[in-house]
Amino acid sequence: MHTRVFRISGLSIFVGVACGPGSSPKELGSGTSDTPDTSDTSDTSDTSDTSDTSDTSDTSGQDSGDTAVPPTYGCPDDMVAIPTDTPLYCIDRYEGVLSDDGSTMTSVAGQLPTVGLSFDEARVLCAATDVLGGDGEVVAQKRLATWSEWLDAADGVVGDGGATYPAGDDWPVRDCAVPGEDGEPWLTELQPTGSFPECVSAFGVYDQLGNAWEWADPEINVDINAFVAEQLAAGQAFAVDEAGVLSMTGGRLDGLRLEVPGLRATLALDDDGVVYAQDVTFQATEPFDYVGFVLDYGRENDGPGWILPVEITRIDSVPSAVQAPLTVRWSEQEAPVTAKVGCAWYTGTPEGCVLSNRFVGHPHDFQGTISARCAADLIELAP
Ligand SMILES: [Ca+2]
Ligand SMILES: [Ca+2]
Repeated sequence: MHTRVFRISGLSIFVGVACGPGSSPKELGSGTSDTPDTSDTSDTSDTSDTSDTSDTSDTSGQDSGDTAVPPTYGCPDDMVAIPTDTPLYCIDRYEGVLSDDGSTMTSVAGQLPTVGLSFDEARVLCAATDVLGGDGEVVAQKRLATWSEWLDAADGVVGDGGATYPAGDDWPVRDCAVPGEDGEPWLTELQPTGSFPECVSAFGVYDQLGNAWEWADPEINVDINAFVAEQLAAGQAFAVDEAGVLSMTGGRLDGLRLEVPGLRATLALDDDGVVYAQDVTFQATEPFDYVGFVLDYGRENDGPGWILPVEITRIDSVPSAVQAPLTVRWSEQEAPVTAKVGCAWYTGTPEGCVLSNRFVGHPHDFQGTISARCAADLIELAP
């Protein structure tokens, strides 16, 4: 049923942390207003320069003797064809930058990528962004890149396999906007898109390692019943009542991880078998909703059976507590699951930032220092 398993080694470095300097819980709400000065949105008009689209567009035409010239398919200039020779889809060449009016995303060099986007906002913005044909006409709309699209664009191999980092298997110490080998940042701020000419994938996509985190769409929706069923099949007997109380009557908790932005804690059982959070540290200094997930990375796949949306109740006004109630969020049933990928200028290590890592602990409405990269279907190119 779910056959694809993703490597997750090193992911633990992200557990329970917020998204970085701009995303501590107290700063939530600054949101998209914290956008860089993108005074020159005319950059998107670069698509009129079609001088090199033919490089990647010739997917057909082997029978050149036919009288009818078959259409060729490729990508607009602000996007990259994946793979190069026989394109299947297009992806933005650069991290996303919000347009001046804030209604669409652009893919341009030399601009600060927009962060502070929720996953929901990223999907809306990409879907509102036009794909322009060779004559500048609108031919389609973009979408937020799926997880598999993003990964293949970065690792240089469609499907299984590919490079560890965009330019190969060696950690690009100063060739991408990532910390050094020891995880210590050497940059002091977000960099303009495309600032690192060596930080490019085999297909020609920039900054997929480091600089801004990026949302990608794992194409999974929450299904609490599927979680219960798949856990039961694996020997963990959970029950979730209508109020969201999670209890366990058999199995072990130690394979599960609690990932809630703004909070550090582990899972434990009380005498009645009710699951709660223990050794809790609440990191927010102002009112904050501690919502996230219980995740079973041992069963990670393309389905929802390893993902349970939860909320931790803050039980006092001090920043830490020995234990706190955990509630399953039925309100999130069928809500989209997110993926945060690529690490950032301020965080990451060689082990923790391999391209095949994805971090799914953020709710879809969480706003942190995360940008987005759009994708699109191929477009028909003029002969
Ligand atoms: Ca791949
Ligand atoms: Ca990036």
